[in-house]
Amino acid sequence: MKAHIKALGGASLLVILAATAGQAQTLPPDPPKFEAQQSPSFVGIGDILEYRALPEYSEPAWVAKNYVETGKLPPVAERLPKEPMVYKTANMPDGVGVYGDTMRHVIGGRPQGWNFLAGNNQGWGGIDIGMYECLTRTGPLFTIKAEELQPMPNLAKSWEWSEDGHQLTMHLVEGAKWSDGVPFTSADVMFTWDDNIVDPNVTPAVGTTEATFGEGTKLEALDDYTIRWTFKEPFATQFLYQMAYGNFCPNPAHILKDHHPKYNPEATYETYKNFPPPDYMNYPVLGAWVVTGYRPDDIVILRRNPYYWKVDEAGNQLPYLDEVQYKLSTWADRDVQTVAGTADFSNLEQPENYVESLKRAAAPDAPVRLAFGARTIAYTMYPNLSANGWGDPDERGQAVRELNRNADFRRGVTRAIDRQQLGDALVKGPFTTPYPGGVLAETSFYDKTSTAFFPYDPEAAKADFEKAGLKDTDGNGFLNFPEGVAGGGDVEITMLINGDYQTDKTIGESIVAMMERVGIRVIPNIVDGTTRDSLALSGKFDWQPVRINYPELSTIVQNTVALAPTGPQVAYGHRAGADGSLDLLPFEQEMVDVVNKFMASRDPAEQVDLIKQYQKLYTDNVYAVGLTQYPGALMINKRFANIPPGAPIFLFNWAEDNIIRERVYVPADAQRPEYQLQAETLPGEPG
Ligand code: BQZ
Repeated sequence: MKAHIKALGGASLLVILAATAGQAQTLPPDPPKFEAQQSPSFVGIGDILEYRALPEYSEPAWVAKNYVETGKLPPVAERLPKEPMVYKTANMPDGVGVYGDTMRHVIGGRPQGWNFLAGNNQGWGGIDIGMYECLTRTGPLFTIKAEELQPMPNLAKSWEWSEDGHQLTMHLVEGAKWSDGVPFTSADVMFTWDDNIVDPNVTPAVGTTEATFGEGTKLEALDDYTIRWTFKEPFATQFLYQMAYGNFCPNPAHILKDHHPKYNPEATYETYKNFPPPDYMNYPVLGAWVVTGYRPDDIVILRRNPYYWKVDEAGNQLPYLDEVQYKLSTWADRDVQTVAGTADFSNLEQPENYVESLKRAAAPDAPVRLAFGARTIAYTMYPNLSANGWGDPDERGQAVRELNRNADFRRGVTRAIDRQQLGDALVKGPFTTPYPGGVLAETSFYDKTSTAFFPYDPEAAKADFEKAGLKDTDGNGFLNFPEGVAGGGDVEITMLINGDYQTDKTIGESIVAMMERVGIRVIPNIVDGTTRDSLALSGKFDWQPVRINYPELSTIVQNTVALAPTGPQVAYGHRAGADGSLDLLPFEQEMVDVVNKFMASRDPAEQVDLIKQYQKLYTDNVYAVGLTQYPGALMINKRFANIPPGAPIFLFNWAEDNIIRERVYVPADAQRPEYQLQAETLPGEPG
C-alpha cells in the first residue's frame, strides 16, 4: 500500500485515502477562470485620509446664501470639527469634485424605522451605510496593501494599546456634530454600548451582541472624546474590525434616550425599537445625508448633512452630492433601472440578470458602467444545529435538529446536492463554481488542500441517510423518522428562503428537487427579507440557504467571531436556547478553539495555519452545506466620478461603503439638476 500511495500525486492520494475511509470526499474543483475586470491600486490608509485643520473651508453657494447669510446656520468652519477628516486628492481617481446632483438608488427592502441600533432596518441597499457612521471603517480596505491592513479610522480618529495589550484607548474626532448641530461625544458611544449592544433586550439590526466584541470586554469613557476598551485577550486587534459598519455605529443619545425603557418608565423595548418611525424626518445622523422625505412603498429622499465632519484637501465640506434617493421597489428592479439609466447604482448579484445586464451595458450608448469583481458572492445552506431549544422547535423540528447534528445525515445532504446543476440553473457560463463551504476560494486565506469536497453522489447520499437511521417505512418514496420519533412520519425539513431575491428562490427550488431525489421532503418557507432575518436570528428554521452577507468567509479578519459559535448569539446555524447554553458538537468546539486562537494570535504564519485547521474542520464535518460561489458586478451610471477602480460589490462590506460615496461627484457638464427632488434645501428640525 505504501509504495502504491507514493506513486500517486497529492490530489489522487486524497481521493484514495478518503475512499478507503468511506468518505469519498475529494478536493474541490478549480473554479473556471474568471478575471475581475478591474483591479484596485493598493495604497496605505494614510494615502487616503488624515485628520487636520485646514486654513479655510467652503460649502455649496446655495447653502452659504440661503442658510448662513440668513443666520439659519453658523459659518461652515463652525460646523466642522477642530480637525475634520481630510480625503487626500492623490487618492481620488478624478480629483477634487464639484457640488450638485444626486445618486438615485433602488432598494428591495422597506424602512421599518430609523433605530438601526435597536433592530429596525431601513431597507438595506446602502441607506443605513450612508446614514450611520461607525467608530472604524472597513469597506474601502479592498484598496489597502496587505502589509498595512487594519481598520480605517473614522469616528475614532486614532487609538493606542496599553503595554500589556489588554487596554485600547481610542480618541474620537473632536467637535463633530450630529446633523441637527448637537455635539457628538463619548456619551453617544456609551449609550450605544451600555443601552443597546450590552443590553440583552436590544438586538441591533445585524445581530450585534456583547460577544461580538469578545466575552468579558469592557468599555468606559475617560472624557468627552476619549474611550477605553478592556479586552480579556491582549492586543485583540480583531475587534477593531467589529467596530465598523453594522456593529458599532453610534446613534444620537439626545434623541433615543427618552424612548429607552431604562430612562423612561412609559417606554417598552418594543416601543423603543420602533422609535423613530419611518415618517419621522431629519433624524439626526453623523452620515453624509439626512432623511428629509419618505413616501411608503415609493421613495426615501436624503439631503446633505450641513454638519458632516469630512472635507477634501481644498477645504470643501463633503459630500459633493446634494441628494441621495432610494426608490422603494425590488432588488431585481434595481438591476433593470440601473441598466436602463433611470437609477444610478446596483450590485449585480442575482445571476439570472447577468446576461441581459451584460448585453445592455455593452451598448456604446449604455448609460451604465459595469465591472465584474472577484467571486465574493456565495450561498451556504446552514442546518440548525441547536438541540437545546433555540427557536422553540416542536417534536418534528426537534427531531430534524437531531438529524442535522448527525454527521452521516449532513454528509448525505451535501452529497445530494448537484452544485454544478444548481449553478447552471442560475446562469450558464464561467460565473458560478461549486462551493464546498467555509473559506471562499480565491481569497487570501483559502487553502484548497484543507478543503474537503463531497461530489454529487445521490446513491452515496441514500446510504448515508440509512446510516443515520432513516428508512422509507411506509413506501411512499420519502424517508421516515425512526419508530417513536415524531410519530415515525416522513422526515419533513422546513427551509427558510428570502423571498426578496429570485436567486434565493431558484436555489431553494433546486434544493427541494435534489432532496426529493434522495427521499427527503423539504418544505420552503418563503418570506420577505426582514421576516427572514428575524426568523433566522431567532432560530425558527431547520435549514436556511442564505447569501453570505458577512465578510468573515472571504476576509477572515472582519466579523471573525462569526466563523464558529464562539458565543451564545453569534453563529448563523447554532445559537443558545433560553438557558443561554450552547450544545456544541465536538468538532464545533474544535472550530471555536481554533477561531479563538486565531483572534489571539499576532503571528501571520500561525494565523494561516489556524485557518487551514478551521477549513478542514468545517468542510470535513459539513458544518454547513456550501452551494455556489460567483462574482458580482458593480453597475454605476457613467456620469459619476471618483469611483475607485476594482471596487468589489462585497468584500469587507458592500460597495455602497467601498466606493466612499461622500467623495463621489458629477462633473458640472454632466450634472442633471432635474433629478433632484428637494433642490437647494437642507434637513430641518428632527420630528
Ligand atoms: C447590498 C446591501 C447593502 C442584509 C441586504 C439584504 C438583507 C440582508 C443584506 C446588497 C442588500 C443588497 O443586501 O442585496 O446588494 O446593496 O443590501 O446593505 O439582502 O435582506 O439582511 O444583510 O446586506
